[in-house]
Amino acid sequence: MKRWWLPLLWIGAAHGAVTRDVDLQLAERDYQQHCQQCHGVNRIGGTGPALLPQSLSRIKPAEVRQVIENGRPASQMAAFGTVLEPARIDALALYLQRPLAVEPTWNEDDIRQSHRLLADVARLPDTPQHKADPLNLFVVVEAGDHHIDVVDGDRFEVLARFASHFAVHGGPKFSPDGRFVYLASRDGWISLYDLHNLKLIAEVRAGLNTRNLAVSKDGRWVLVGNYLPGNLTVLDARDLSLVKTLPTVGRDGQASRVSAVYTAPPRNSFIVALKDVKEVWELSTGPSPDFVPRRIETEDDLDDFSFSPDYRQLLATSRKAQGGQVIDLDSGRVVTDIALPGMPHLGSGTYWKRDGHWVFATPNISKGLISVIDFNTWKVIKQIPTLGPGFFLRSHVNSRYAWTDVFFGPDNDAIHLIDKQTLEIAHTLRPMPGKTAAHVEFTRDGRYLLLSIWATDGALIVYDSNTLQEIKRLPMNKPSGKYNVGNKIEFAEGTSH
Ligand code: DHE
Repeated sequence: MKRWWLPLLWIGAAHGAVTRDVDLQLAERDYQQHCQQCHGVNRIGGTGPALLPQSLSRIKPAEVRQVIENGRPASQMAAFGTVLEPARIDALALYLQRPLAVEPTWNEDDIRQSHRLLADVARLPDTPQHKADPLNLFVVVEAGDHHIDVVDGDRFEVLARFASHFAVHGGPKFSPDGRFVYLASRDGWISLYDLHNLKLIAEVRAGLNTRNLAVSKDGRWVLVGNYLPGNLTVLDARDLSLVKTLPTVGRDGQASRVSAVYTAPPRNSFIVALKDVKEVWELSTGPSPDFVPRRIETEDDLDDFSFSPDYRQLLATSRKAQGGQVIDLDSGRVVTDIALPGMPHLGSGTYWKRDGHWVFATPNISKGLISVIDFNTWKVIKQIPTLGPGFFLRSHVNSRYAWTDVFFGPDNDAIHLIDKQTLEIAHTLRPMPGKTAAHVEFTRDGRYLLLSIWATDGALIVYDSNTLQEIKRLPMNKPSGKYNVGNKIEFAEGTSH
């Protein structure tokens, strides 16, 4: 917060409050002259990323300024430190954080016009054109320089690497046979990539600021959830052509952003979390779906959520419940509230069997603890203290441990291994001291796992999941999430869905 005000104060002190508007007008002209060619007339993005407040909210203002001044290495972003005086860079950085006078639109015509077919699938071989096991491939997001790696999950070698759109976020999703992967960038670009032929097939911009995507159980439809505009975009999974958009408006007429979309395979449906209205939507994906939502009214705004293993209940964070709230998806009723301290990150939670019962464990992004909940009684059976708040939690049916990070704070280089039966921390690893370690994904058989060292000079580290020995280290630029094809298409226990 303090840093946000620094440029304001600086400009205010140097030029007085009245001239601040003048600086912003000048900044707008500087934008048109130096930036709009790549970042778009309305800052909605072009060859460069969108520069809207929604797009920049996760980047510190000081970093925005720094990028304008020094450019971004290994990208087309040039340095403007020698072109613009420091005060004009300050003003430009401030201008970019301001909302546009008129909120930008992105309608069905815009979506259609953005659609690009890059290869003709009908002419490509339908068997893998590489020697790796297609169901044991990993798709790795290299966030540092916006690339995707396809990694052979037996030899731990990079088979292919390609540039992604700016800031791919959330889990890529796969076609049911594992041949195709779908990626969503925060700027709304959806990409379709063929893992048999290691080729990009199609791209489309489904929104201006996107949360994530889901692929239907039968692999026919892709659903994209957007913040800007607040809506859902349905795409044909074969080529990403537009099927329709659905404005997300509550029963009371209030427009809402979409927090996230998920596939619920046993229900043959998509589940949609809405950010600004007290509703959860279910869209059937059975034969000839009409994509008319079934509205489940909720007692609170529900944002981050997870499902029970049979997808009959959803477990969501709720301010009202001061923790989590369990909702039965058939009746739409609240089953129970679960008091959980801090900010549980339920979407990153995972479940496993303990003494024959399903338990669910969730990390917490504001407190150093993992909460473990019994799925039968919905009671918290253990709060496991950790070295600091964490983001992700992962396991595999063949792993004795659930692996979780300490994403925030001085111990962010630590990884805890929680014994799934005793619910105690059995080991704490520091794979690269001083560098953030986070997010693991297991091979299909659970014998090995890949862990990210989340740094510019980071790495993907391969561990033997039983001996905990390091097997290999692949240097990478801020690898974030990684996803095993087999685990993902089987919706395997221990991984994210
Ligand atoms: Fe994520 C998944 C929401 C910030 C990295 N994140 C998700 C999903 C949601 C979500 C709803 C599930 C989507 C899916 O799998 O389809 N994330 C949010 C937020 O609301 C939050 C807190 C703030 C925001 O502005 O979006 C947020 N997320 C982050 C980050 O800062 C992270 C660490 C870095 C980044 O890339 O932005 C981050 N989120 C991830 C990753 C996943 C993810 C790596 C996939 C996890 C998985 O294993 O499936």
